[in-house]
Amino acid sequence: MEESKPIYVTQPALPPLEEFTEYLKQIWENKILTNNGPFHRQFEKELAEYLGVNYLSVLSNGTLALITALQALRITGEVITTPFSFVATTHSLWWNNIKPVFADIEPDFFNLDPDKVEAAITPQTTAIMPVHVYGNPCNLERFQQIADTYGLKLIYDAAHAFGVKVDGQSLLNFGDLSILSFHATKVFNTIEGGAIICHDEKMKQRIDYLKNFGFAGETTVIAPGINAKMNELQAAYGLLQLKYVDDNIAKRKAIADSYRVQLKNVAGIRCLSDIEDVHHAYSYFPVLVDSGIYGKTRDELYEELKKHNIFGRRYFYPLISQFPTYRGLPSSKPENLVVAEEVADKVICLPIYPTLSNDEIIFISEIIKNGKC
Ligand code: T4K
Repeated sequence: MEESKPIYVTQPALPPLEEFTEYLKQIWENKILTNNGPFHRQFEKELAEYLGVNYLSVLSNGTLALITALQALRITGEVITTPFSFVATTHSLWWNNIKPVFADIEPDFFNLDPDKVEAAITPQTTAIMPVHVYGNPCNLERFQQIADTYGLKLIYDAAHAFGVKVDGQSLLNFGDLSILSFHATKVFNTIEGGAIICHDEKMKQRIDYLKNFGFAGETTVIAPGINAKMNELQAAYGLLQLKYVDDNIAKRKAIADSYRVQLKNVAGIRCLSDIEDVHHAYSYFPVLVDSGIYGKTRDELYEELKKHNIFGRRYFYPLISQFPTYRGLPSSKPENLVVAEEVADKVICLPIYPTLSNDEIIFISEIIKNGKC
């Protein structure tokens, strides 16, 4: 394949413009732009049905969904979380004046290691906040068991896990709350957007108050809420996206399968495999570079790809625990996070999005094969 335009780690899937303009006409007509309008209500309903969850609130982005989820459960003190995630996971604790405590990850799918979480519990711990990294489910049973034993809340950052199912059931139905992100770079996007999934009507009501400044009626404010509402244009866009998401996920699966075939025998390159009984949505395609075997470091491969106009991303390097805001915390010490440090040094996410062609996959794979020393 000829090198031409850049290939980024992702490219958003957009719905057909002519279909969107039909929705825009309705918005222009009724002049309801935000504040729980008709498209917002319809989107929440249809999205909950699609995902197979009972109670869901859409918000303006995933970060505000995390911040609001912590508010909704009145979490204080210390929360045990992963350093191997996007910074927003830990930032949401900081914005709530909660002390993040980092625990190490497990080496297979890079999610929080339940044993390490259990060992990090103190009298100040009030919750656990794991991330389903790259959409691969955490150890759901063990986390629930730890939460029950120690009386802790369990909030899953499921920003990467749109549409993921375990044994036919939505991954979002586990824990006390789960949050989603609908950012442009995600499997399902509303440009910016997010959601909180909960399990009863009262909690949904509380979340809905919190995302609207705490208003529970025209003159009643029940909490210091925030403005995290999704507007009507994005809700309409989201409704339209629902029509195409299954097709997009199927295309992502085909891309993941193709990469796995291409990279199967490249010594020193490890792809993650699918998990039995899990319906994956292929939000990312991470590979691990073992420089001792491959002959080049991850960073050398990253630069090599860039030379060919291919922009993979080192999600998640550096670890959150290495950023200035967090590196002084006792739990940030590298000796506490041995597996996370290693994975952060080896991982690179390859381009994956519905319109990535098979020629492009082969082109990227050839560079990886040829880059081998
Ligand atoms: N929790 C977790 C575990 C998360 O991963 C995230 C977000 C959150 C919470 C917070 O959710 P939000 O508040 O964002 O809803 C991106 C995203 O901004 C972020 O949403 C995402 N995780 C994170 C993993 O990645 P960047 O800075 O790496 O994205 P950016 O702008 O470099 O985009 C990557 C590539 O995608 C670009 O090189 C080109 C392409 N692109 C991007 C955009 C935005 C496009 O082609 N079109 C676009 O509109 O953070």
